[in-house]
Amino acid sequence: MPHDPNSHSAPLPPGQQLAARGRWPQVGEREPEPLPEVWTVEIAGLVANPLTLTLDDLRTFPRADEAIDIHCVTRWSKLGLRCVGVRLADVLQRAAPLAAAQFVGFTAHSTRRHDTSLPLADALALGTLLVWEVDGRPLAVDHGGPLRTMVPGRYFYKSLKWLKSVRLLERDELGFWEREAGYHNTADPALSQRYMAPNLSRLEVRAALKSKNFAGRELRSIDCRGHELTGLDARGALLRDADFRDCPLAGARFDGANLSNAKFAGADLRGASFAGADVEGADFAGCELRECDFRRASLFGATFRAADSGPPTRLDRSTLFDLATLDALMPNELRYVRAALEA
Ligand SMILES: Nc1nc2c(c(=O)[nH]1)N[C@H]1C(S)=C(S)[C@@H](COP(=O)(O)O)O[C@H]1N2
Ligand SMILES: [Mo]
Repeated sequence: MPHDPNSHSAPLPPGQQLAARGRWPQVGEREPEPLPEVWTVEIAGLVANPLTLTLDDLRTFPRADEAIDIHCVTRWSKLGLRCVGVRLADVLQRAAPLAAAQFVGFTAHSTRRHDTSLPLADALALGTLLVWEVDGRPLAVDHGGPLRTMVPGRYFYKSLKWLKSVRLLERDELGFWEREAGYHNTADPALSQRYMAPNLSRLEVRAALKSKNFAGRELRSIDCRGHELTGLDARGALLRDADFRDCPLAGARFDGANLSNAKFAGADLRGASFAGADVEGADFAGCELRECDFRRASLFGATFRAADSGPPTRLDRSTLFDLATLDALMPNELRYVRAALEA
């Protein structure tokens, strides 16, 4: 099926934005461990017939050629990547899974033994592919070449670069991002399953809000909506997915904090510092951002544009950005921020 990514009719999942045309961000590990001379993939675990397959072996399976949409948890999407490879289902069939196999674990050729997993039934039903060619070119090493998995219908962290082994398991083994970063283990973009449920008690949340001291703490997904947090100290805190909408936060310090996907819409952040913070996917629409410091911040997928109906985002030359980091913004965001800084 010929495919023009810009005429794709499927709506984007909630909270996702299209990456700039022709641009495919690189996320996670930069490169594999030194590549083996002959690339092999092991099919092991609960199978009757364990296999070690070279890339040439894989090419003897029926060829799969499909348009796949990818959705990164940090909110960029690309639609209709033309992926050539083989179906996981076809490869597993030859390995003869045992009845006890309930999960499938994927491990990478990577120095940190990067891995991820899926329920076996989901991996098959979603049409997981082992891919070596994208949009007519051999898959680049940056993107997991010579061989990666592509799992349609799951956030992209379920798609493993530099595939080394596929193991069938009776019990699930949490993958790298799921363990280390609290990423949701189901990861359905249609349901915005980005992070595991927070494990904070209401008492802990109340005490933290009262102290206005989050420095160095792990307060993932904390709900601060509307709370008076002027001068908050949140340096180095882990605040992924935190909700700061409509908070008075003037002068707050978020230096070096992890704020990916945090919500700030409508907050008063005058003079706040985000120096060196990770604000990937964070939402600053309608915020007061004058005199804010975003230098050395990681801005991938962050939103600054005010909603048409909502209050304007206050952003001007007193708001500090490193020009180089602005490149990480989506094109329409970049235009918005540039215009505000130059006004
Ligand atoms: N081996 C390996 N695979 C990985 C990762 C990683 O760090 N190492 N990161 C995951 C994440 S979070 C994403 S969004 C995609 C990024 O793939 P890309 O760099 O080709 O865009 O790979 C996934 N697979
Ligand atoms: Mo990701």
